[in-house]
Amino acid sequence: MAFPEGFLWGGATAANQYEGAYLEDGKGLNTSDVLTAGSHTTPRRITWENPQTHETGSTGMGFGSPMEFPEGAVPAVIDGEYYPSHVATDFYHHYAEDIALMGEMGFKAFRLSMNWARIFPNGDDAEPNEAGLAFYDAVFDECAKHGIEPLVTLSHYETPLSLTINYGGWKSRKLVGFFERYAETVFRRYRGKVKYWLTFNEINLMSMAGFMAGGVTDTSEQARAQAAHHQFVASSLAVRAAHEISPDIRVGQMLAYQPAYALSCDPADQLLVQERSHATLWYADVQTGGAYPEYRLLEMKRKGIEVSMEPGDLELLSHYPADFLSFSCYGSTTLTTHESDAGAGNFVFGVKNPYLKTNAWGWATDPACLRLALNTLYDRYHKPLWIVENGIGWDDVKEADGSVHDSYRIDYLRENIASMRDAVTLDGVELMGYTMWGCIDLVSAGTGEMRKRYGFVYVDRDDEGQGTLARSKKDSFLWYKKVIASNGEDT
Ligand code: BGP
Repeated sequence: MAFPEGFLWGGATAANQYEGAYLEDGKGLNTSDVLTAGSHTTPRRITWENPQTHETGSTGMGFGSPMEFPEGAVPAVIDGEYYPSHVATDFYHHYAEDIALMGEMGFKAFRLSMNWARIFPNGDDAEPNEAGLAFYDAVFDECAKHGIEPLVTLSHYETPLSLTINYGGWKSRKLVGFFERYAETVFRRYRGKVKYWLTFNEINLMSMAGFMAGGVTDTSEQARAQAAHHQFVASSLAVRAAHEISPDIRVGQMLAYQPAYALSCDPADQLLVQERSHATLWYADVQTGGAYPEYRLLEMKRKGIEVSMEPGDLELLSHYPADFLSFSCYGSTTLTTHESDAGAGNFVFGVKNPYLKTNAWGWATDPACLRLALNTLYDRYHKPLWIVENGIGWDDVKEADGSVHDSYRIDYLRENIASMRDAVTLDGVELMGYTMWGCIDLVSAGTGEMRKRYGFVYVDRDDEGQGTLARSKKDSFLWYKKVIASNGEDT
């Protein structure tokens, strides 16, 4: 038997990309609710309004499309714009049907995020919104019916927007307390229903896109380092609270991890790989390893970054690190000092690797990198790992009879699962589970598009917001069912 018994096969989603119902039942706005749609060539934008003059406009959200708000402007939903998160693929009204489909595939785990602004509409409210809590009760009850273990991300690009407007997002220490209250509220409420939690999705995105990662509109490195520190402290407080509330709860870190290769054997390229790896791994060194690594402290010193800390912060980080390390990995990146690597305006940078195929969005398919990622992370932290995102975005074609022949997705997943199997059986990596990204079609985070689909289930919705939202099974649906039924043997 390759994969351990109880291996958590399943799929992953995020509220802002999947739930819709953006103002229903008392939900407040979150940062994703003010992001427009883009494409693989046009970046998404943040819309703003000046509350005094009522002037409106938009700005970039990082990643080479600079974020600049005019004096007095705040992020806001403005008339006449299309926001993909507002309806998304409407999990809010389809949850029973969707979870039944997951159950039919045999899912053991379903990763979803909780929309913080559904529970605390402004983020700093004294009391939670009961309707929001009740929605997730219904979702978790449905999961239980199908024997599916929820894995819940507390914050997946969903900082309540008023925390950005009133406090500057995670740059402010205040958010630590608001998050702790939120985490404690949901840990207590769902005790016995939810065992696995993640704090911040892709926490290292703070280095590239502070608005998405933490509702931060200040683009300075100083602000983002401070925001990251606040998230680390908040994570440790969540771990502490969870363990006090129930010894069964496990709270993990979530890291975006993309193994990097040097394009050439020029040592300068190799050093660049190390530099970029450090830029990612220091986040896990702190949150999972429990301490700021020396190379990061020196880097901050060189750059004149001074993170303000409260007494006891460093002890807290070392006493309450994450229980496990989860990560997203879609492919690798290839680096060189000899060419510019600005990327395609998405989450991916690097140059073309001549040995790898890419999808329409320039993401390189590289099954071997999953084994490399698992080994690197396990060697470094010796903590259980969980691949919580992997998959391939594709502009799927739905045939007249409703079928979708996504053999490219099956091929991608088959090879990735084989690589993951090698890491477990040949290298001894302790792996808890695998949740394929976007198991039911949802909105792309990077581009805001619908056409960049990942799912086993097709959702009838297009980039103009048209479609019935009806669900239909792709060919990969039955294939994945077979994979799960055989615990990864029959691919
Ligand atoms: C990760 C995010 C997800 C998801 C995925 C795919 O970075 O955690 O939210 O969207 O990438 O990216 P995209 O949607 O841009 O294709």
